[in-house]
Amino acid sequence: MSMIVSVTRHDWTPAEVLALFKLPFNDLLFQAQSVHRQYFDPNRVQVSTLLSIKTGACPEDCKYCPQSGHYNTGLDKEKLMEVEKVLKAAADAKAIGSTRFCMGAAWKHPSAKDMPYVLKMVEGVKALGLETCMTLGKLTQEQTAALAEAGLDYYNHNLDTSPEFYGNIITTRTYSERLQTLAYVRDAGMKICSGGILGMGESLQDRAGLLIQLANLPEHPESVPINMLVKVEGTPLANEEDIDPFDFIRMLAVARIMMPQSHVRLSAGREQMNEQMQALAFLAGANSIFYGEKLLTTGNPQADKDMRLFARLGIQPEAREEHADEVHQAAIEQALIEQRDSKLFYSAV
Ligand code: SAM
Ligand code: DTB
Ligand code: SF4
Repeated sequence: MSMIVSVTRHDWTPAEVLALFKLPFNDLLFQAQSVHRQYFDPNRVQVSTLLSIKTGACPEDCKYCPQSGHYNTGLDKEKLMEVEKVLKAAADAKAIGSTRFCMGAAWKHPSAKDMPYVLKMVEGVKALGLETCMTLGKLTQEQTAALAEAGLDYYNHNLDTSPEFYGNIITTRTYSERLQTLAYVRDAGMKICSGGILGMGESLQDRAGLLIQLANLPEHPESVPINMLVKVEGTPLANEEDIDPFDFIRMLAVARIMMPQSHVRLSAGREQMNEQMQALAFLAGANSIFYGEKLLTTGNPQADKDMRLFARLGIQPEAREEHADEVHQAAIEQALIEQRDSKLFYSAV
C-alpha cells in the first residue's frame, strides 16, 4: 500500500467524506492511525476535567440536554457557583492529574452581571497552572475579548450536528449564530473547542456534514469533542436507539483524517462504553478525554479506573504544552493588533 501523507485541508466535499465513512473498517482505522502518527505521539492522551458552574433551567430547547428548562429531568437547578468553590474543584482536578479545567454554564449567553465572576474564575484557575476552558453559550465580541484577556485558553461551542439536521434538535438558536460566536473566539486569539453529538437520529450525511463544517472553517478547531448521546430520562431523545459502536469509532477516525493536527476528544458517553471500545477509539486517533467522575450533570468513569486503562494500554496523560502562557499571551496580542489594523483599514476606505 502507498504511504498515507496527510495535508491540512479546508475544502472537504460530501462525496469525499462519505467515501471515508464507507471504507472497510480496517482500512479506515489504518489510515486514521497513520495520519495520527504524523502529528502526535500515539501513546499520549490529553486529559480535561469538567465542572458545571451553573446548572439547569437553561432557556434553550436542545433535545439532548438534561439542563434545558423545557423538559423535566428532575435536575436540581443551581445559581452560578461561588468563585472559591470553583477554584477548589480546579485544585482537586489538578491533584488527580488533569491539565485542563473546563467550566460549563447552562446559559443561552452570559449576562453582564455574571461576567465579572466568570472572569475571576478564569484568572484563578489559570493561576493554579491549569489550562482554562469555558462553555457559556453565545458571546458578544466584547465578552469574547474580556475572556481572552482574563487568560481563557479555549472556548467550547459545539455545532452538534449538520446544518440540515440542526432544526430537528434545537429551535431556540441558529447554526449561523453558533458560527458567529466561533468567529469571535478565533478573532480574539483563543483556541476553539467545537464538535458534536452522535446518536440523536442523524444520518451518515449529517455526521459528514458536521465534520465538513468544522474542517472547512478557516482554521481547524484545536479541540474536537465527539460526544455519544447520554440518554437522560425526561429529554425528548431519552428513547433514541443506540448507535452501532463501530459507527462511533468511524466518526472519530474520519475526524482524525480531516483535522490531522487537532485533538479529537472521546467525549461524553464513555461510561456506556467498554474498555475495548475505548481502546479502539484511541487507535482511531482520539487523543483527549474528560477525566474525573462527573461530566456536567451525568457520570463519567472514576479517575483511577481511567488510569488503570491507560496503564494497560501503555498510554500516558499528555503534559501541558511548554510555555503555554507565553504562547497564549502572544496570540491575544496579535489578535488585538489585527483587530485594530482592520478597524483602521475600514475607517480609511
Ligand atoms: N450552554 C452552553 C452551550 O450549549 O453552548 C454550554 C453547555 S452545553 C451542556 C455543552 C455541550 O454539551 C453541548 O453543546 C452538547 O454538545 C453537550 N451535551 C449536552 N448534553 C449532552 C448529552 N446528553 N449527551 C452528550 N452530549 C451532551
Ligand atoms: C462537550 O462536547 N461535551 C461536554 C463539554 N463539551 C461541555 C459536556 C457533556 C455533557 C454530557 C451531559 C451532562 O453531563 O450533562
Ligand atoms: Fe442549554 Fe447548553 Fe443544554 Fe442547550 S446544551 S439546553 S444551551 S445547557
